[in-house]
Amino acid sequence: MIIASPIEFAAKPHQPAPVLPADARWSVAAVEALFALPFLDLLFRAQRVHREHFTAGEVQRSTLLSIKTGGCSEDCGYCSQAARYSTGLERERLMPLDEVLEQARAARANGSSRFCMGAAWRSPKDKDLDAVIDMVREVKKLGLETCVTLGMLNDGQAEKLADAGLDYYNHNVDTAPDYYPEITTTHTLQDRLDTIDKVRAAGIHVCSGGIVGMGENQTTRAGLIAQLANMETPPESVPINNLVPIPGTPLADGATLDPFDFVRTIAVARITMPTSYVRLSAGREQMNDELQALCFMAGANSIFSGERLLTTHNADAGNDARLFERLDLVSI
Ligand code: SAM
Ligand code: DTB
Ligand code: SF4
Repeated sequence: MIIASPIEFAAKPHQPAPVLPADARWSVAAVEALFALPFLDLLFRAQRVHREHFTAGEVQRSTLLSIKTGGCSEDCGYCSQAARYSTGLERERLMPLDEVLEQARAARANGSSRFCMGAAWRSPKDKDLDAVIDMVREVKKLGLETCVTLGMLNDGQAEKLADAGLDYYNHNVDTAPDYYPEITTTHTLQDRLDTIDKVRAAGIHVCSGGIVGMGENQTTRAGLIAQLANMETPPESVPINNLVPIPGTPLADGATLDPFDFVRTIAVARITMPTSYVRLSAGREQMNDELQALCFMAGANSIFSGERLLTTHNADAGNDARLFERLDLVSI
């Protein structure tokens, strides 16, 4: 099957993603057609695109730290940190700078090149933002790239983060536009897109992706990917999360996704966003080495390493070291 596709750009990794010309748009139908390719054809095509833009086998590693946990006002149906769900999570106040730096040093010692700090806020108060800005400055001094995910930003906040030297801001679109209201009702997708625009305008790299395994269908997954790929400048980093079901949340007991559909989502992200880092994100703990190998074959080239994601368990360091050795992967 021949799939009409926008031009696949020959930009080098670490360079800003190119601005897409207006005709380089992915229709949801064209993205769905990629999903519908025979699995091996899809994987082959994704790996070919991957090798045109990246060095095969190189995987960027980031470590996450929850700097302010729980008690969030929002109702995102997947989230352990929404105050309204009884998830058993203990709320924690904003972490002091010295503790953050201790964790950042440990992440550096474990081979991560980026440190990502997450806070369960709808949006940060200016006083809290000032504290996070100190964290960004100090973590950068350790030689790590910095990323924060703090919720929606008000005017001026992205500029303050940019002045502090922040490298990446994570703010996911999470799912397709028509499915978003099924997942979250306390803010809109447009609110999130506005924040992404502010981050982009301030000159900070955008990290934006979504979650699969939330009861959506393949068309919804195509809608998620099309939305990201069609951004005027696609995100430099695209996390693809497999839902980690959290008891007490509305999405705790849904049907699980066919793992090959997870791999397909990675492959379609790689083909439609050829110069972006595609991150094999939440859900690795539930995946064996063989499934993760397929994700790398499909074009994933970054992961979260470290024992924890934000509030849930990730992969043990020993397991990841063994995985990298078994697959001849190199950390960057
Ligand atoms: N409050 C901020 C926000 O909403 O952007 C930052 C934290 S939020 C936890 C960051 C992202 O983690 C979410 O957008 C979602 O994509 C992902 N995430 C959260 N809980 C998850 C879960 N249980 N399973 C998979 N991904 C999850
Ligand atoms: C992203 O897309 N995934 C990360 C990061 N960005 C902040 C968070 C995953 C959270 C998984 C559930 C938890 O540990 O609470
Ligand atoms: Fe969780 Fe972020 Fe939604 Fe709050 S805004 S409930 S922290 S995903």
